Amino acid sequence: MVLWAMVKWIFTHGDGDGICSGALALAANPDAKIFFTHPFGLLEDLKNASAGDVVIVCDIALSENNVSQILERFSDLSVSGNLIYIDHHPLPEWLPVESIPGIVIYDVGASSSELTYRFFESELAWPMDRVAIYGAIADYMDDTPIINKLLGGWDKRAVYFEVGVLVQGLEGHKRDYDFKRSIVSHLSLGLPPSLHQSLLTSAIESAKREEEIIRGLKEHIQIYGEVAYTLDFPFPLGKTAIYARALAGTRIGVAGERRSGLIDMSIRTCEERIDLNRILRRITLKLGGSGGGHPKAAGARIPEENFQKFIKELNEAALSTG
Ligand SMILES: [Mn+2]
Repeated sequence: MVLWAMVKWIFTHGDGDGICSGALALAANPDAKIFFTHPFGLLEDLKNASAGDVVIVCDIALSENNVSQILERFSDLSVSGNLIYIDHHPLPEWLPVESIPGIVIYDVGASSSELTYRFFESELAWPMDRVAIYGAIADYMDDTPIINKLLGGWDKRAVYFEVGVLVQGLEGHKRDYDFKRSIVSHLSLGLPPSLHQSLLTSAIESAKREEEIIRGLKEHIQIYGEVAYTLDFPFPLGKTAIYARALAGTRIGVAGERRSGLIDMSIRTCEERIDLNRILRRITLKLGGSGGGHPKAAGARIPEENFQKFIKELNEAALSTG
């Protein structure tokens, strides 16, 4: 008989919801390895796992440009071992959820943390429900029946403080995976974010910096029709996109940064009628990139030379949806 060491993997996103999902999955699988990834890196990162492994993927959207290869990989992993896919991002429109191989926990109406909590609930003891609440608030998806019920066990104000520490503390640590891993294991032990000293220190620094930024950002914003955008502004993309839109008074905010010939972007809107996920999946593909996410908060990556075309297309889409 051949014995080999089966490895448990948790592939998760590096944002607040992803970190809380990872912490919940880790609390239920303390021997698992945590690996941070994103929609564009998942395929490559899954190569770390071998046949027979248990692979848990949390909070990673399936992106239009590599979804078929990812599904093939999911299929291989679920035949030889276990593949658990937990997510809440809209799927490519042609892809029915039933066609994703493996154990699939999918719901666009809840955070990935809530879904992870629900899946591993029987293996999670108090106070781990609080981590589901943290992740849900971090992703603005706390108004669900389950999260509201879980909140009944806590003082909302104390929980919001902890989420503030987590979200603000993560700012500026985008690719600092060791720092993020230390937070995942901290949370997986049931400890609150404010007891993680370097996270707390980082949160206070971020709060100070955010205050300076919102007072100085205005002169860095470019406006094209209903799109306000910034390029290489040294502040987290998601927040920059929110403030750019708000300060310019446009329908859409974009914050981009150059990375080896590509522009990585966060895109935000508050308009009910605009579905950024739909728009981005359509326009990025023909500009040689990829994109998608949630209706009001999404991301994209396109070749640098197509950035102006991208902004133009985004403006047209914003105008045509009301
Ligand atoms: Mn999420």
